[in-house]
Amino acid sequence: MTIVLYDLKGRDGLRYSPYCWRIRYALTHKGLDIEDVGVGFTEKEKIAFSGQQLVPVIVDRNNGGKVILDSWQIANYLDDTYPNKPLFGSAAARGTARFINNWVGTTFFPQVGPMIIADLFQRVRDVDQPYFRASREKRYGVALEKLQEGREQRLPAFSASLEPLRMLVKEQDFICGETPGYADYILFGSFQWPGNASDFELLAEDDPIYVWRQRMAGLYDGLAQRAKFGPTN
Ligand SMILES: N[C@@H](CCC(=O)N[C@@H](CS)C(=O)NCC(=O)O)C(=O)O
Repeated sequence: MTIVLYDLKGRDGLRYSPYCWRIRYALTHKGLDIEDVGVGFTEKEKIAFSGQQLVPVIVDRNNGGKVILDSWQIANYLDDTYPNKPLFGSAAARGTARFINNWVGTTFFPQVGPMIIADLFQRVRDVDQPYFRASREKRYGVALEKLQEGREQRLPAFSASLEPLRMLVKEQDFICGETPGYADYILFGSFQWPGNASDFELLAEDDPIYVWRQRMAGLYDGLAQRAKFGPTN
């Protein structure tokens, strides 16, 4: 019995959705089997059953085909339904993870998106590119290539905004302590977005966050590197 993961797919089945990576890690952490369904930007019919247009969506075949959407809701569902190997461990940890979820949404994504968006466009399937460009240029109000211009100059401010995280992973191996938990997957999944969508490096190699990212990339037999699912998925 498996859990079906509807995940955003790019060119050649490349996976770069930060929200879907969080859930891929959460499922793997729990030891649950994953059945992958890649969804291109213009393949909304594949997730029409969920009543909305965004991924991740999961279908839990172990639980009567229950459909759950939104990465935060999915992580909570998984921890409540499969209590072994907790993703949170306590109500306090869940609250802290929620804070990190919000912090990534309000601080990390608005800085990272404009630094990689034109690179990402190149890794969107040809058939999806017109939709991607139109929807993102409407959102940002400027051409994708313009958004990326001068990105090197934005790195110091980005680096400074990560200081609380840097201080933490200097002191301990994982955000959640000695072993990784959902807060690590939120942030690492988010780094998988620029990591797979672009070759632009956001961190210096001697940055403790870079070292933590490497540590995360080594988990689960290098799950992070298994990002290319091929053109059919
Ligand atoms: N709050 C949602 C956000 C989901 C989301 O924005 N998903 C993006 C992929 S990273 C998506 O499906 N985009 C499709 C589109 O823009 O058409 C979550 O946490 O799951």
